[in-house]
Amino acid sequence: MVLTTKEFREDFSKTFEGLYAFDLSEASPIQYYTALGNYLKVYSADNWSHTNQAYLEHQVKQVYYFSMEFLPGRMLKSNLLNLGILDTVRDGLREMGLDFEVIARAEVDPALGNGGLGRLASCFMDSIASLGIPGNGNGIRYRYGLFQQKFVDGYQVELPENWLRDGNVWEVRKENKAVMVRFGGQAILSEDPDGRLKPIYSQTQNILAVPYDTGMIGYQNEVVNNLRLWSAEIPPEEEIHYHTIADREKVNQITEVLYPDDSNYEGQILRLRQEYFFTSAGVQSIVRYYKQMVLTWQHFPDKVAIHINDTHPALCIPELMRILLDEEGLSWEQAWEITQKTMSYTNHTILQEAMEKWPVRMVQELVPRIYQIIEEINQRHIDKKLPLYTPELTYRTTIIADGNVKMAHLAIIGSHSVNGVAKLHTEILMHEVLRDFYQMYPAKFNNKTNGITQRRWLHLANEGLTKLIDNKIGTAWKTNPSELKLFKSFANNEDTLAQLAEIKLENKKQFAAYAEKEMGIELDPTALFDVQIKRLHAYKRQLLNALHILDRYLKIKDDPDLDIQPRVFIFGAKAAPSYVYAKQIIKLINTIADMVNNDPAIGNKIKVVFVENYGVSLAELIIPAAEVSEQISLAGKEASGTSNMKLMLNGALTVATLDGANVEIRDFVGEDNIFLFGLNDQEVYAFYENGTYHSRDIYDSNPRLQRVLNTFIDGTIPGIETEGRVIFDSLVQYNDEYFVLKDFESYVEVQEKVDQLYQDPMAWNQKSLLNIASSGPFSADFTIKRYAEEIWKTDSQLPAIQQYIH
Ligand code: OAK
Repeated sequence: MVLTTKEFREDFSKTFEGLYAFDLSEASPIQYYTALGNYLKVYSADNWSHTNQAYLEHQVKQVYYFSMEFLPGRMLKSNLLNLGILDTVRDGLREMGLDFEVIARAEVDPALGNGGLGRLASCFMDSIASLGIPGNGNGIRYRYGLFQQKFVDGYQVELPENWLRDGNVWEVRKENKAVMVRFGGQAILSEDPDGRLKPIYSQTQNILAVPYDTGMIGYQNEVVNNLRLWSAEIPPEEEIHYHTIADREKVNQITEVLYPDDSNYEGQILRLRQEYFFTSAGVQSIVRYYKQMVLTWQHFPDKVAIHINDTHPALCIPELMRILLDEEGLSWEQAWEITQKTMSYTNHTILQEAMEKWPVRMVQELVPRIYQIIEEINQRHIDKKLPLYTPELTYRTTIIADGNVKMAHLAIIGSHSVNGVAKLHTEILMHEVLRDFYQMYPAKFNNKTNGITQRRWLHLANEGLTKLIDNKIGTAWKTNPSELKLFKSFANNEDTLAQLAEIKLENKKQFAAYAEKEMGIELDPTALFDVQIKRLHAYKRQLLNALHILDRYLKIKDDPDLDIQPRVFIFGAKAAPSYVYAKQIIKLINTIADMVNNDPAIGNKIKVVFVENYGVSLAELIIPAAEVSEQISLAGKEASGTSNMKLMLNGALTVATLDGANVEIRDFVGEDNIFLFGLNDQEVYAFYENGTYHSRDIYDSNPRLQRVLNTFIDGTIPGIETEGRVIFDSLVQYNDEYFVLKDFESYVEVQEKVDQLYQDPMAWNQKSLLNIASSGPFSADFTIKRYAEEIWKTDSQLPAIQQYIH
């Protein structure tokens, strides 16, 4: 069935009138957008219900991706693209005199995640649906998303993100699927008539978990999967117990706000509440669904895979045990076998500060029965492993230690699969961070290098480049991204390279227009656009980037006539509100930006743009305009990175340490087409072991670097006395935890090579093209295929679903 613009206009007008009962010509963009969203929901409703029907009827195995964060970005365009009606709708709206781009921008970008982990979950949702894999997301419907970032005098200020203000057209509230989640009170074990121990609960607090479902539309394949986000409510029958506003608030609070911490753990009870809330609700609803199939419990892992996205949903493990033991009456052994076969876990960080551990007392008080089960898992683990390993090794792997429950240990012991997110990261997990577990369970460990959806990050974000690629190699790459490699055959085609350059320039102009309009900064679009976009974290080393900018600044100040490649340095980064040092770095970079951008001696030779409120939508504007991709974390610290993949896909050249997925980027694109610098992970580990790193020595012996660092404290950069001193001391006095000074020299050296290459546009464009053409392996479709085949054992169900349509 092909939709014509005429049909679209008629149906859209009807939807609009049904919703607003007034003439379409007087509406606001948000009203058009809402009507369009409603129209699309109806348009895709059959596919959604057919997909559900097919899954149930064929009793297929389904995966449930549990994640505390999803960062989907605006959904209008991607839904239209995936439904195959983007052009029709755009044309139809134009015929009605409406501007599609204005309407699309009226959608809020739901920031229900912090960064990499949440965005990955959403890329995965797109790929799972696009491959026809029966898969569901399971998470939290936060009332407030990640804070809105404003800069006031260069400082980050956080404002609440009320993303639901205008409603959310994509979601469907399903109170009929609500479940009850039990907190607190006591759980006393007592024998039932069959002699089994069962908990008797008293004084618990019962919270109603209400799901809101959003269709995850596959790419032109009629599949619509489900993303289920849970919201906490007072159960109607318990209203009577909630007398005060404060009591009621406590319930709403559970799903009120996303914790703004990225790769950082804070042991707040509300966070633990959130974790149990959405895992319990999710697991209960899975069990309820399974029971419709009338199968024995032994078959549960043949029908259900539960994936734990980092440790935040690790309570899935004791929760499934609880249901199988207490509610379904299985023996411990049966329940444990089913649980382990069902669960799999991805680790997303090796940073110690990100490792979740909950005080025993907190877990005991909040979820007493769950704690009992964790204790027994722990005890049985010890009993089983002590005869096989040394006591030291065994006790290093316990779940409960030093008064804490270690969530990673729970996740590893309770899962059949543990994966890292890039080759290097998985190696580090196996041989360093989790080596005890690797010794115990070598078969559990595997790598699944991250991926990104080329639909959002190329097709939608960079239409110019998409058209060029389509013209050169056809459109098959959209469903088989490995086809992108065909683009390599144009690496020596001057015409193609010139077109590529033109597209990049156009994208740069669009970003420049944004910078001018929103920030009042005028950019020269022919300058080199250098981009670092990611959370602000010391290990990601935005500071190294800042040192390089200052080094250039001083050079130009020394010699205002210096012939140097003009560069625009673009940053986008939020810092966790409690991460003081990261916020000081934001202030530093903003102050450098002010100083440099307004110095007539510098002119267009350097511009620094720190965009406010970086998120998915801004990434879609920045990435297509990028020429240099800054991936400069300390080697060994960045698990994978995914902006590195998006930037490569859009033709940026990578300046990188051998960290995370940068290693694989190097392997695919070749050493000649990437700018590598700095220590590698082995060298970093050697420094840790020998204790021979002394940053002060570098400061003392390198006058160029010394001069740069002194600008932090000698008044060169005005108005950063406090921040400048703290940052200076961290680097010089307190031994520079992330080896910024150590890597400075090779970083600036490689940046000079970047400048040199940029002088030869054809050579540059050729490398850019080779990067695009080598990025196919980073498609999330491939990553998901591997998860599905090797971990979840879920098959694509396209024929089963499509039989309902054709
Ligand atoms: C967030 C909270 C806790 C633990 C990890 C994270 C996180 O976002 N990690 C990031 O995950 C991305 C997706 O796997 C990786 O690309 C990043 O390297 C990693 O920092």
